[in-house]
Parts: sequence; C-alpha cells; structure tokens
Amino acid sequence: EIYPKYPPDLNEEQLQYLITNVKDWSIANGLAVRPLPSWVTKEQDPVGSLAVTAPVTLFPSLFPRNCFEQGLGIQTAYNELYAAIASDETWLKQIVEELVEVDDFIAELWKVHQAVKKEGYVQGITLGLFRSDYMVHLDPAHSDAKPTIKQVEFNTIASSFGGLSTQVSRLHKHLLSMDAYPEETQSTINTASLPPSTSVPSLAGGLAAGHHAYGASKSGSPLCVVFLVQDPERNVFDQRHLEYTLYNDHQVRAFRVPFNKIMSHTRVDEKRNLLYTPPQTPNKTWEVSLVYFRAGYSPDDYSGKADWDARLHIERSAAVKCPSILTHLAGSKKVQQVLATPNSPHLARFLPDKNKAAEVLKTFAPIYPLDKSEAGLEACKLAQNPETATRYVLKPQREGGGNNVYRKAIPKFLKDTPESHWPAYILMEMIEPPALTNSIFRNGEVQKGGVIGELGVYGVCLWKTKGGEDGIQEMLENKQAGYLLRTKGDQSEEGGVAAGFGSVDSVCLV
Ligand code: GSH
Repeated sequence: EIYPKYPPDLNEEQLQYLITNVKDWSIANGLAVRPLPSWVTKEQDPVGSLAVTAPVTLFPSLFPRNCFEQGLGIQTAYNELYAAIASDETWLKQIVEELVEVDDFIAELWKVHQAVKKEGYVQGITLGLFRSDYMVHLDPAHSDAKPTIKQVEFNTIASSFGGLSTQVSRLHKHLLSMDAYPEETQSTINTASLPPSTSVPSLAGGLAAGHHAYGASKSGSPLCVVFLVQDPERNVFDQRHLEYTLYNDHQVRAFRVPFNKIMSHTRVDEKRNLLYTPPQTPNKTWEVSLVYFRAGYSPDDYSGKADWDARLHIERSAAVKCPSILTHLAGSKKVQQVLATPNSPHLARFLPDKNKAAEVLKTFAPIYPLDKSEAGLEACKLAQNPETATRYVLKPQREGGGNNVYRKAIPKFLKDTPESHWPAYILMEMIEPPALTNSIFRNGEVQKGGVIGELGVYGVCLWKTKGGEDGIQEMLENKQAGYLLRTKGDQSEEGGVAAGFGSVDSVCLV
C-alpha cells in the first residue's frame, strides 16, 4: 500500500455541494465537451449548441511525487529523441519498410513523404507538440520497491487534452478553496500538493513559436495558423482554449479547417506558399505559417484518394507542419518497440548524451516485435501461451485509442489473424499500477471505485533540418509543457478520453 485511504467518504450534503460546484465551474470555464449524438435528439439540440461537463474526477488522484518529477524532468530528453528520429530518414526508412507490407496506413504516409522528397522539401522547420504517457509501476517481484513510471506511448500528432488539463487542475484547486473537500483531507489535499498544469500557455506558446519561426509573409497576404480538425469534433473546447490563448497572448489568428475542406479552401501557389481563403470572407486570403493537425492521425480520416491528396498538398507546402509526415511516423508503435526492445542499440544513436539516455531508458517497459527476429520468435511464444499472455498487451500501429488486445484475449486473437500480419503488432508488458480509488463524474453520474491513472507530459519542440531528412541542424525550442492526468475505472483496459473510456484529472502529490 503506497497510498493513504482515499478519497474520503462524503455525506449527502457534502456530495451535492461538491457536484454542484463541479457542474457549474466546469461549464463556466470551458472544461466541457459536445454531447455524444446519441445523448440528445435533433429537436433538443438542432444546431449542435449544447455542451456538457467533460468526464472528470471529483478529487485529484493521488500520485507519487518522485514519479511526477521524473516524468516532467525527462520531457526535454524525449523531445530531443523524437526530433532526432523524425530527422533521420535513413533510419526511419528501415522501420517503415518492415511495415508497408502489413500496414496500408503507414505505407500511404510513407508515399506522401517520398513524393515530397522527390520534388524537394521547401520547409526545414518542424513543430512537435508531443505528449509522453506513463503509468506508475510497482514491480510485482519486489514488494518493497519504490514506484517508478513506465511509458505507455509517445504521441507525436494531435496530442489532446492540453486545453482541458489546465482547467481541471484549476477546478480541483477551486474545489479545495471552496471547502468542497472535507476538513480531514487537508493534510493530503492542499495547495502544496496540487501543481498547476501549464499546458494551455505552454502549448499555445509552442504554436506561436512555430508561427514566428516561419518568418515574414512571402505572398503579401497576412499570416495565419490553421487548425486541421475533424468534423464533427466533440473535443472542440480543448482545441479552442489553445486557439484563444494563441490570439489573446500572442495576437496570432488561427482558423479551423475540417480535413475534408483542405482542397476546396486552400491552394499552394508556384512558390509553394499555402494560401487559405475562408469561405466566410471570400475576398480575403491568408498565407498559412503553420498547420496544426488535430485530424489525419487515424485511417478513418482518409476515405479515399482525395484525402491522401490533401495530406500531400499540405506536406509539400512551405507551411511549418505540426507534425511533419516524418514526425507523425516517428510516433508509430514500431519505433517505440525498436527503442524499447531489451538491449536495443538504437537509443544511443539519437541521444548521444549518456545521462539523458539512461534516464529515458528507465521509463521503457519491455516491448517485443512479433516477427521472425530472435526477440520476435520468443514474443510469439509468450503471446500464444494462455498462461504468459496475461502479462501482455498487443498493440497495432494506431493512434486515438480503442485498438488494443489485452491479456487473455491475445492467444485467440492471434489464432484468428493470419501469421503474415502478426508483424503489424507489438507486444508490450503490462504496467502494474498500485491500487487506488476515486470518483469519476461522467454523463451526470458518479462512479466510485478502483481507478488507474495515466500521466501525460507535454513537450514543445521546434527544430530545423536541411529539408526533412538529414539530421537536426538547429534546435530552436525544447520545453516541458505541462501535464495531464487521465483516470479510468480499473475494470476497463482502454484509457482514452476521446475514445470514451477515461476522465480528465489532476495530481495530488504524495
Ligand atoms: N480529434 C480529437 C482531438 O483533436 O482532440 C482526438 C484526438 C486524439 O484521439 N488524440 C490522441 C490522444 O491524445 C492522440 S493521437 N488521446 C487522448 C485521449 O483520448 O485520452
């Protein structure tokens, strides 16, 4: 037991007071999402104007202080690692070539890169708004071991909830100051144990840095940022927090462009400037300095050739991309597996500083390929055996959540999947977090019980290559950019908030 008894029991008055404050503060401060279409009828919400409180925990979840500091402390090393991977086309090519046979999505992304490479890249600057996700791990073999963090995944595209994260850490602090937490919790929940999350100003600052690095307008039109989004998007307020802060604090205009409107609303001129004409002001054209992808990470965003043409159109333009295709590819699970395969030599290639590499290495959970390599053959055995499979999770090369196969379901899944497709998956040892309870408020209901938390640490990284492929030429910005805690019921294996499983949370350090 590494945590004290938590959260406290509340009587009916206390619970109602807490919930009323959560409901009102969250809407007043944009800690909100659009409702699922199935929750409301067309008559109740004819123009889609309703918003509801985002799934949120009533109490900040307990989190070991050393683990929190560990996660924040290594973010700049992780930024450097992934920027270096994204700038090493020769190395990425080997990884991608193993996947193109079995993964159409990766193959299409690679084709886009190759097409732009052939024509020649005209933008060497890339922006990464990254998020590295971890769970607290207690080694089951050593009962007295201190908890450490182990990485779940590293996101290089559409890293979400940075907008809501700042709000939820403010919410929990507000609840504390409004006496919504009973007196006996004061020794645990207090201002010193609730670190604010700076994700909104930090990520907006990253977008502003990307915009400024683009330089002056080349076409004479004013400069703007484009947020490429899904349509419809339930998580719109998360994105709006970044957009509004980008405007209010940095005076940078941003427009939301749905992924399927790229070709009709933008064009690339002969100098490869990306020009955007908003449909609401058809006489006014803007030059796009930066394209921020909050769509395009999932195969579902691409329904046919037109959508791949649109991705190519953006990639070949002179706009700074957040992220570039190579940076998107650097975030694939296969890269994470190649780095984390026990005794892998690859980390040193990208992080020559031995101390940094050692700190990063400590956060890797063992991950194996399911191919014909020595480690792969061993992993295939572990995954097919019902006794050993229970220690693992099987993951495809996908972003956005909801695609994994867990523990005892793995052997049957592999039986039903042609062996030639197994290399599309990686096998990862399950991280075993210590037991913890909390109450989650979602869809107007309180669910109290065992929970599992996932810490995300944001990073801003802006760097320059000679044209997308031959090593980092200059690191322009490299910062830790706030944190996110996501918490789910311990009965659910999947954790994504956007995918409908988790809630947003903040840490109460112990
Ligand atoms: N389109 C949505 C958005 O832009 O907010 C969702 C994007 C999304 O699913 N992002 C993934 C993520 O951060 C990374 S590719 N998921 C966190 C979660 O759903 O909990």
